[in-house]
Amino acid sequence: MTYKKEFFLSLYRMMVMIRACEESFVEPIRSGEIRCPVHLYSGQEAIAAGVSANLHHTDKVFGTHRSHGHFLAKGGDLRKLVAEVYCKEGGCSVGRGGSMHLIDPESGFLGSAPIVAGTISLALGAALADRIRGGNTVTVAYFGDGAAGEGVLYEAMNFASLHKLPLLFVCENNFYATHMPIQETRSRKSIFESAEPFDIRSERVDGNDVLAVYEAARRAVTDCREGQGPVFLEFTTYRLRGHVGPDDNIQGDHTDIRPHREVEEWKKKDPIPVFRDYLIHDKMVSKDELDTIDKSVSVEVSKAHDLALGTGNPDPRELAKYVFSKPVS
Ligand SMILES: Cc1ncc(C[n+]2csc(CCOP(=O)(O)OP(=O)(O)O)c2C)c(N)n1
Repeated sequence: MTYKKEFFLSLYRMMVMIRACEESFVEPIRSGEIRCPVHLYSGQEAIAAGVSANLHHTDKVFGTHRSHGHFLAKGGDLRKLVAEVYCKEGGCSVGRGGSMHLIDPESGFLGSAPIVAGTISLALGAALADRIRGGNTVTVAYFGDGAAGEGVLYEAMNFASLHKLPLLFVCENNFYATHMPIQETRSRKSIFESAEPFDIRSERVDGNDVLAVYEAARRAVTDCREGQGPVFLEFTTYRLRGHVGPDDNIQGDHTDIRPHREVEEWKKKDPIPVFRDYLIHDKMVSKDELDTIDKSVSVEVSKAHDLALGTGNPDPRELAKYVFSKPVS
């Protein structure tokens, strides 16, 4: 497939935006300015960027505990994300949620939650609602390899397949569930084959290759939109930071048990420099153009921090203000 230069630049910009945002949280986490647990998405950017590049504004996305990238790629506001991670009133969840409870109905990001596999059934419900209403939207459920061990995934696959729901299951296989390597939890390493008994078309794709992600998601979204869904995509990838916090613990105590050599090997497959080299090497884009994007993103991210820090915390007396919706009269 041939792509326009603008398309390449938008994919690149989104990945750089997600990375810059994630890395900007490192120091405030270490200094204690950010108090909530933060699961950084660094290393997995190609997946959110490549999947969402196929989605319409009206399509819906459900995330996980590691969802900053999913939120931004779906069109969520960077400033509201940063403010939420600081638990400020100006955040996307009015400062009540923190990093793991993001929501932005405006952009179609319908929620993230720390309960592993917890949002899969919510995504199923959204896809079913769309079917009942006769709509034409696609819903994406993101989850990790650890979530593939939860029974709800299999119930959701069965129901979605039975009703041919427009639901895209996106498994981000980064080979670890907290500190547990996948080979210690699954008898079969490939997760995508789990969809076969449910008659769901499934694929395993290199999740660090943004164009491969884009292509696989394009086929999947088309199937869903044409009423042939659901589809299951397993993207292999690796997180470049700890499970939670920069160094695997909230305030920075290093507890990462992953072999140093393995981490170093995956750094060579970092999706951003790989894509950058590809663009420069094929002379589609100049280094200067990419540097300009890097700089403008960095300014945007630092402005988002300034803005967040300049705003107030929620009033503790209003803690429960948004727990219940207003009664319908
Ligand atoms: C139902 C449930 N069980 C256990 C936990 C504790 N927990 C938090 S994150 C996590 C690992 C998740 O791994 P994975 O789904 O692969 O996502 P990743 O962190 O690798 O992105 C676990 C077990 C939880 N939050 N919810």
